[in-house]
Amino acid sequence: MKKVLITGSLGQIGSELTERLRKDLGVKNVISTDIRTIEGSPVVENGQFEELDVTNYDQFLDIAKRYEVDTVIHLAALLSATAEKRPAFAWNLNMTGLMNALEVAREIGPETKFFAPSSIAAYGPDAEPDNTPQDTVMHPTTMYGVTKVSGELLENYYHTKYGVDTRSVRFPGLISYKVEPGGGTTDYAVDIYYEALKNKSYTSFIEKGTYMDMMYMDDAIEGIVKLMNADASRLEHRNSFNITAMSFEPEQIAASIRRRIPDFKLSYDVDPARQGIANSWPNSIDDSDARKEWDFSPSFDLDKMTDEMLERLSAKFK
Ligand code: AKB
Repeated sequence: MKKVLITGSLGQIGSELTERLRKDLGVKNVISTDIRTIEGSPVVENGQFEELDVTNYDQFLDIAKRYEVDTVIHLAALLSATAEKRPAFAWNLNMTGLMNALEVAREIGPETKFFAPSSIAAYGPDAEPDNTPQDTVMHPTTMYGVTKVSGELLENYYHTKYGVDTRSVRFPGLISYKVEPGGGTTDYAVDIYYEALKNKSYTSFIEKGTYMDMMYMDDAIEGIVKLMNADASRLEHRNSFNITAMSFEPEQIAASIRRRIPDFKLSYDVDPARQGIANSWPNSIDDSDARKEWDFSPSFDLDKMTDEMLERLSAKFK
């Protein structure tokens, strides 16, 4: 991984990955792209940035060739709740975008390194809900999940057929303070920290007792970097590794917040659409293969993440 093209760079993961890779590889070796420009964003202002619509293959290939990249990190995608509202659009963006990214990787060099995330959404309601194994039935019932499981298969295909060095993880809900996520089912676990600081209360659209896997963004970024630098000979799996840092339900994150804001109140106004999506996902996944094959080891648990989120957000609001 020497010169990297990142798609979806202005998103929740992309903005933090851009910052990290600029530090690791040098500003000249990171080409951040997104469908739009946001004036004033550090991603746009502090390094190389190009507008790119990932469904436009020619534009995608032109940027990859012009900068002579050896790695493609493809993050542009629609998340679960939005994808459920606009399934045809989601299929086109998530699958045409991924297919173009893989074709660009194949075209620029046979051993191009490639990363595109999958998600806990790749599982469906018939998978074991607790400690869901890495390798088991995958019958997602959401459009987002359908694109994720199809994406995993496509990435394996490009690896075995063309030798593209594809690697991937199934991300849980990601929690961060720099850029807010948009259109996900796990977003409640980010919103809750904003509202705790602003109003000392939060109304959750996810029902009490609903467990989902989660992870603090620092661990997610570290995970991507570690997997991309992992020795290929150790990887028995590729697309895609389960990774998780914690599994909790709304009452538990509320209790964690109350350690710092004792009068914090949690109430519920459940959104049937997003609750239905959450119900179709695992409660907790087994990530022992990632730990064994490339030493994945997250460092944030729920309380440590809560402390960090509340501290960072209070500084941001000042
Ligand atoms: C979502 O909620 O859609 C995402 C995910 C778990 O992939 N955060």
